[in-house]
Amino acid sequence: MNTYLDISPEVKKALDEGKPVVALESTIISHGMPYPKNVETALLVEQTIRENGAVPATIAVIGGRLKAGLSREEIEYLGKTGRSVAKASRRDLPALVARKADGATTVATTMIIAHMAGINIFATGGIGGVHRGAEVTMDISADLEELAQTPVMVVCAGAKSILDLGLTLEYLETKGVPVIGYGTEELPAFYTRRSGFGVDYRVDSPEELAGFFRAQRGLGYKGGMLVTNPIPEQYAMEKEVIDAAIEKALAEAKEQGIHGKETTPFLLAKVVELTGGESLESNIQLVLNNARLAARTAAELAK
Ligand code: PSU
Ligand code: MN
Repeated sequence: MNTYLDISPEVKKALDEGKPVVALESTIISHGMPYPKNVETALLVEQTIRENGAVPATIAVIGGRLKAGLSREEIEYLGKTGRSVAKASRRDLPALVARKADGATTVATTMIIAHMAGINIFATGGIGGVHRGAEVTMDISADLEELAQTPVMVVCAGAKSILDLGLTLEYLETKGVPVIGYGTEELPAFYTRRSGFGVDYRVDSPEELAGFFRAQRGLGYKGGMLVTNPIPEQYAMEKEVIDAAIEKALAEAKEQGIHGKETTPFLLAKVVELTGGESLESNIQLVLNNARLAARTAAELAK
């Protein structure tokens, strides 16, 4: 086992016994939602995973230790500290470990730590991708590179249109990452069920998802796969409402010269601010929906 990694006793026991385990990220807690909804949601997501037959492993860096499985207190701490906690992507782990510092893990780093711990599936809300205007800024999330090189299945609700969804799909294709639609042929756009872009494959059951993942492992590929699960109909937002908020958030980010790792958290917070609680409620519901699917798929993978 990696010398910097701590697996919680509950997660360790489940892994040793071959029981299903689902990894969860922590940037969504610190940077993705406001306190106290972030903490409530993180705990509810863990509970949902348990109710669906798997053990949750929320991942973060605490005091320079890579943690797979957090205590309630650690989740509360990350949620309260919010955007003052370091957002940790792949390039940040060496510094956090060397300095014994804390970090909330993005999709990329959660995949790295999940894989180190022996967890092969991970549930989240949205992934990072190719930003709009990336042909000039070169702002492409490290999440995409991680999907290309780390063998973890990531279950998300697609990507927000703060990103260029077309370019994100092109990038994933180049990198050999299969994009799977759960019960859909269309890539979901996080708050809405449709984006106008097609996925590579439609899959309709956890069994089938497990089969795809096993085949990928059997082929000896090094990368992972992306499962996109549309937000339940009753929680989806009006396209016009969310598009207007995103356009406004993008314009403000440009005006204020926001760049680098600040871009995504800035846009996420702005969108919540502009749409009141509505987008936050949608966000919570889609994460719970992804947790259910990931837990059921983890159970298939453990068979
Ligand atoms: N998109 C969301 N919610 C999030 C994130 C993205 O809808 O919470 C977070 C995830 O942790 C993701 C990270 O991995 O932002 C991507 O950041 P960047 O674009 O800087 O790579
Ligand atoms: Mn970026």
